[in-house]
This record gives sequence, C-alpha cells and structure tokens, in this order.
Amino acid sequence: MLEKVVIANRGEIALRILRACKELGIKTVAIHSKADRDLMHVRLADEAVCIGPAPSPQSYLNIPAIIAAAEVTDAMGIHPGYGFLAENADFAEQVERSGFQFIGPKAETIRLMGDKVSAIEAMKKAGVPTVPGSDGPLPVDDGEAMKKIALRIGYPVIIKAAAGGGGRGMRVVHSEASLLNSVHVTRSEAAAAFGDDTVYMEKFLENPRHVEVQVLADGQGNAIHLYDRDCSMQRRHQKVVEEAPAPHLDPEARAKVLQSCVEACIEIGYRGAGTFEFLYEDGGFYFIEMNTRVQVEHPVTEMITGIDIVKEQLRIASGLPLSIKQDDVVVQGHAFECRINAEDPKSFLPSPGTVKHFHAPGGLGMRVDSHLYSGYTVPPHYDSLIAKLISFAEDRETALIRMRNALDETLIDGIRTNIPLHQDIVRDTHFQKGGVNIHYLEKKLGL
Ligand code: MV4
Repeated sequence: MLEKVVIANRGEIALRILRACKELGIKTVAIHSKADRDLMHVRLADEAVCIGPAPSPQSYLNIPAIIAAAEVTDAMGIHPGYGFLAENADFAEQVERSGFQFIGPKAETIRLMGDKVSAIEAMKKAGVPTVPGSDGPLPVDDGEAMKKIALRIGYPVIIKAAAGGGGRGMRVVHSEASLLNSVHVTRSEAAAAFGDDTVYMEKFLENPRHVEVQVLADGQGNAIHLYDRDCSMQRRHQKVVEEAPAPHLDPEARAKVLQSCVEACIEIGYRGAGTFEFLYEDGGFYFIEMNTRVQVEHPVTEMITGIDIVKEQLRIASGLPLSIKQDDVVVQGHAFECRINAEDPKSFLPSPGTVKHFHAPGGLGMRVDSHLYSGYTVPPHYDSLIAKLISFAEDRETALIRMRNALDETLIDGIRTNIPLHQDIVRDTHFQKGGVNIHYLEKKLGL
C-alpha cells in the first residue's frame, strides 16, 4: 500500500481524499496556496506544504512545486482530485518520471481520452455505441468532402474541437448554407483556445439526457462498472443536481452499454476510476467523452453501491487488484446530490466571503461532503463549490424528500448560495417524475 500521499487539490475533494487515506492508514500531505492555509484538510493532514500564491497557475497548477513538495515530504503517490491537473497527461508523466505514483490512469490513457477524436475511435473499436459522425478529423480545405460527410450524417450536425470537451469549442450547424463558415470559426477558436485546430463532426442530438457510467479498473485485466448517473440538470455546462441510478432507462440498452464500458476498459488497459459520458435519447446511448478522474458527483454512486471510489483509487494505485467482482456490485436504493455553490441564486455571480455561521443538515440517509465551518472564509480565487448534499433512500421519492428537508435545514450565513435554486428544483414536478433532458434547467430559468 502507498504509505504517504500528496493531496494535490483543495476544498471538499481534498478533504474527501484525506478521509479515504486515513481509513487506509495512508499518511497525508496537504499542499495549499497562501489563500488556503485555513482549509479544513490542511488542519487534518499529517503534513502541510505551502506551494505558492493564491492564483492557481502559481499553486495548484504549478507542476514543479507540487513534485518538489512530494520530494521534500518523501511521499509515494500524488492524488490530483478533479479539475486543476487531474487530466493533464504531461503532469501524470512527470509525476511518474520523478518516481511517484500518479493516482489515476497511465499518462498515455489520459492523452488518448483528452483527444476526443482518438477517444471516440478507441471506444467505437471496443464496441461502445457512439454518435453517428465523421469518424475522424474533418478534412482541411475540402468543402465538398465536408458537405458530403454532413449530408451522410444528416442535419443538424455539431462541429467539435478534438482538444475541447466539457462544452468548450462546439458549434451546431442546421443547414449546408452555414456549414463551411461554422467549421472555419470552430477551427480558429480551437487553435486559439487549445493550440490544436483539429475538429470533427457529429449528428446533433436535439433533446438528449446526460447519462454517465462509472467504472473501476486495476490495469491488471480486471474491470467493473458501478452503474449509471443522470447529470442532465445543468446550466452552462455546470452540473447542478445529479442522481444515481439514472431513472427510466431502457433496461436492455442499459445492460448492453454497461457491459460495453467494462469491455472497453479491458481493451484499452484502463487503470483507476473513470467515467464514460453518454447522450441518451429515444432509448439509445451515444458515447461522447471519457473522464479519467474522480468526479464531483461520485458520491451518488458510492451511496447506491456501498463502494468507496476514492479508496479503490488508492488501492489500485498501490498495485492491488480490484477487491470487488462485478457480481458483488448490487444497486440498492437511490441517491441525489445537490451542488451548493457560493454564488448569487439569481445572477449566478460568485459570492466569496466569510461564513459567519454554518449548520449542516443531518438525519438518516443524509451525507454532506464539505470543507465548510463557521468562520471559514471562501476565497475568491477558485471554483465556488462549497458543499455537496447527498441524500439516499430505498426509493427515489424518499431520497428526494430527504433532500428537500436537508436543503430547508441548511444554514450558511454571511455569503450568498444557490440553495434557493435547489429548493426550487427539488419541488419541480417534471424533475420529480425523473428523466428531464439537458435543456430543462436553462429553459426553466428562462435563458
Ligand atoms: C453534443 C450534444 C448534442 N449532440 N453532441 C456538451 C458538453 C460536451 N461534453 C458535449 N456536449 C454536447 N454534445 C451531440 N452530438 C449536446 C451537448 C450538450 C450537453 C451535453 C451534456 C450535458 C449538457 C449539455 C449542454 C449542452 C449541450
């Protein structure tokens, strides 16, 4: 087992990783910026190293400073959490070249999945269902070839940057008249944003849900899935509420897609925790991207399976084979997660500042993943996620009632939060029925 791990992140996920390390008897090193000395996990870690000033490029994205912190503390592994360097293949490579274990997939896997064209190609080859598309990069300066591809796929189509993902660098095209210009503009934006102007084309699905599959693989030939989550309740590509399992899926299509994800993991030699992202429309699954990190919404999967995903990541990185077989994974009940952000509930503008008073909800089936405490000051430099409320119950209806009660119990004084938005969502009749699509929240908010 890894004896000492550097937690290369902040906030709730740093605390989440610290808790998993403690359960496994792993010593912890908190690395933090000058703005983050008062973080909860910094206080609880065995050692703490300040790696730079508040702006993340000089701290949480500062690769040499993070590796130096691992060296001076004699750590064995580095857990990147989510965001920051979690899906940076160069970081993973430098970590391993410096003699540390990167707690995640091999650098080459991160690179494969970072390029959406190669990710889709690998998944298609492994039998994962993909969106009808160009099956590779669009040709450069061959308008006729591009028009032919679009006609074969059928309008509307979507042009995406190969180096994009998570909603960055995409453009919908409704007819041939705007095709070439749209490709040109997407290409220029991709070159400026990512330094890579490779673009590809897919059929644009108009009203899909966002359904994702959680996997675990040990890189030793063993892989399992932990079922699915629905993350359709989003605004501007920021997820707001997630749930597991995804409600009202076609049972046969679901069983098939889950199995295809496991087979793909084995085929590509995947190691660690991962997420296959799908669009789900009219009973069909269409792969769009793979995330090679632990995700913000992993707790809903933990609640319905009883499996600690972060502990599994640490075990896998220690070279241990998977401790669970597929048949041991049983879904029980239903879970929701509400992402509580320090932001204005109407304008969505960040609302950093000092939390004068914090009261967390509780009771049966309620989990709170948060680094908040009364007197804590939310710094303005980072993501505004301050807490995740996770409710769990035998059935979806009860889990939703528990979430409603929890939101009403929560007190966060001194800063504004999006709790009022969540209180509205959990009382929404369409959401209560389950299965709303990715456009639902933005339409509800009148955007
Ligand atoms: C799509 C799509 C419709 N058709 N691809 C946005 C984020 C990135 N991960 C992929 N995205 C989309 N790809 C095809 N072929 C619609 C979206 C999309 C979306 C996807 C998931 C969650 C929220 C979304 C919001 C807007 C658009």
